[in-house]
Amino acid sequence: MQRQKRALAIHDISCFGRCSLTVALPIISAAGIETTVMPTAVLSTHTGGFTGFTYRDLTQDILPIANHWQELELEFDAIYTGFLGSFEQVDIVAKIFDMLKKENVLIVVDPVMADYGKLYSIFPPNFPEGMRKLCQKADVIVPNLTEAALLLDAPYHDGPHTPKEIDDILRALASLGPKQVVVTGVSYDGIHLGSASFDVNTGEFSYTGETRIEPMYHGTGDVFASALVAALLGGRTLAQANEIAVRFTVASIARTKESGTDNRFGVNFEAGLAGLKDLIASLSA
Ligand code: PXL
Repeated sequence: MQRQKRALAIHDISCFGRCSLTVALPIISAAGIETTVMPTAVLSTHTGGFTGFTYRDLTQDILPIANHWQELELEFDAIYTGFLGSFEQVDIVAKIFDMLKKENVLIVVDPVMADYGKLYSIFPPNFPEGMRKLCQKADVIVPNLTEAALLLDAPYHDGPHTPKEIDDILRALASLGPKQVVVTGVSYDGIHLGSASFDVNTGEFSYTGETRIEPMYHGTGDVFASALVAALLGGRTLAQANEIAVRFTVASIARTKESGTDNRFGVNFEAGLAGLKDLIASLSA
């Protein structure tokens, strides 16, 4: 039996709405990976389309939790960060990377902060600078196109894009430091939607897209990035992990569309969990 891998997921808990930790924990666990959690904040719901949500900032708890783990000499195969609860948490999470980063720890940063050309209103205007610093410390980053533009301080347009535009964005993001870059929400023809990847180590570019399903569903970025982390820890290449994550996410969206669920309530990824290990294994390394 292979040694079981252990991931650390650093995100908020949105109690309702299927995003962040309530998505990362089941998806990564379903792939057979032990998943430790670091909650950055607790909200009654995510912030997309809901009003009146509660918000408890856990900034003060993060370092004491990490210090305790250090005393226990806990080690992780991957650290995967997403939605951070405050600007201050950027430096704290960077410190955690330094504390817990041993050889062969994969640092995956999803710089959750924006969508559809706009920074989320709960974040201050300098938040992208903080996320850029965190991305510079990462091995893998998973921005959407809006987040990519903010990280690069470049103009945003919502597409369709040319392959050259996307390749240039991927290369520019890689020049920030991460050796593997994935950009989500990419369409080359306005009909298909998917994500593009670039692996600096192999020079390989990839794209997987499927027919776009309307409307947009909340939490899909977290479903995608969680499946990507699971596939990378399963030994898949970046291009394979990208394909697996697109397939897993689009199947979740299709089920949700079919059942007519409110698009704020997240997607039905649960029905895909039992097949995730097989999906990851079906693309051989
Ligand atoms: O899905 C990203 C996400 C995570 N956590 C919270 C959010 C969002 C996106 O809006 O609001 C609290």
